[in-house]
Amino acid sequence: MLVDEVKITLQAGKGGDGLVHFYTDRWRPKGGPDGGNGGDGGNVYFRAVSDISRLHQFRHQKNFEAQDGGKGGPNNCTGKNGVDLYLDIPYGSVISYDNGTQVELETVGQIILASKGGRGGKGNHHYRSATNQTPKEHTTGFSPPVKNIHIKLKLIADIGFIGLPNASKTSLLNELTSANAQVANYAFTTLEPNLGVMKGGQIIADIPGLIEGASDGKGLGYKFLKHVERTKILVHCVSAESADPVADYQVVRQELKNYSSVLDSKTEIVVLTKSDLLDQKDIKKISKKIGAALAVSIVDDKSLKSLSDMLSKLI
Ligand SMILES: Nc1nc2c(ncn2[C@@H]2O[C@H](COP(=O)(O)OP(=O)(O)OP(=O)(O)O)[C@@H](O)[C@H]2O)c(=O)[nH]1
Ligand SMILES: [Mg+2]
Repeated sequence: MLVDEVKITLQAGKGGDGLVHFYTDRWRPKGGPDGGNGGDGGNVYFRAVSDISRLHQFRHQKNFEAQDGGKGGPNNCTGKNGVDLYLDIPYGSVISYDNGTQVELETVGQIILASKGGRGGKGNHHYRSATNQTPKEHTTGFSPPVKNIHIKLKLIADIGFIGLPNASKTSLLNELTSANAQVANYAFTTLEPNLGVMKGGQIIADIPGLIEGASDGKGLGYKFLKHVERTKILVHCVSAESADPVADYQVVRQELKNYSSVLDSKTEIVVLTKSDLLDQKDIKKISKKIGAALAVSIVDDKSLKSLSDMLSKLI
């Protein structure tokens, strides 16, 4: 199951404490103050990766800590800085902090600082002066607050495959990309979005079938409409097998409209699927009625190539 929403807590490293220490040796029993500063605590970063299943790692482990800074040492040695912690999450993740700020990871490799480590405290060497040659002052390292983080994944696909259940969406995804998603002759075979990458690098998202009332939460589609909201184009699959392809087309259009104006106004390519099931004359007639740009069938390689070429040109 694709995990697309998690809540976690982050604790950046605490700064190391400054040290109070006086140098002594056989010849200088009263050497000066030489307590060093503490090291800084480690930062916590988010790093964007292309693996969309990466939020899975947060299903059980929810609390993450970067390393604390080391304590200051004698001889004015600064403590070690804490090791930074990098958490890999899929690009397309929207990170919300408890103060309401939101940041989005938009490209693979992007790194953002999620929680800054605490500064190390000052050792007594720092406080020495002409008037205070034996300072005992020091400060403790700063302890950064725990941050509550909410991460939500919005898939960034170029192309969204939508349509009623059983409309060949997943079958076409499998044909056009190296995806190997489950296909079956019943409604709601697809329960979670499938992603596939075309030869040219374009990413296709295939979401569960939409039904009437999807925009009100009926069926499975609603939860996933947000995933296709940001695709560049929609491929609306209408099955030639249906008794009324025009009605099928309109049901889905209505749901897009009810869901959001963004989806309603997105560029759409209508594809009449399973074209092998009807004769050419009927295919032409239905295609005209629903404004289909193409009729395709998974057993007709030529039609698949036409679809692939059309999508590659558009993206
Ligand atoms: N004859 C024929 N059957 C097809 C074609 N494409 C898909 N099918 C069959 O139609 C059924 C549904 O295909 P899927 O790809 O699972 O459809 P879907 O739109 O992803 O369905 P949901 O995931 O339930 O929304 C399967 O039994 C496929 O084998 C086609 O081009 N021709
Ligand atoms: Mg499917």
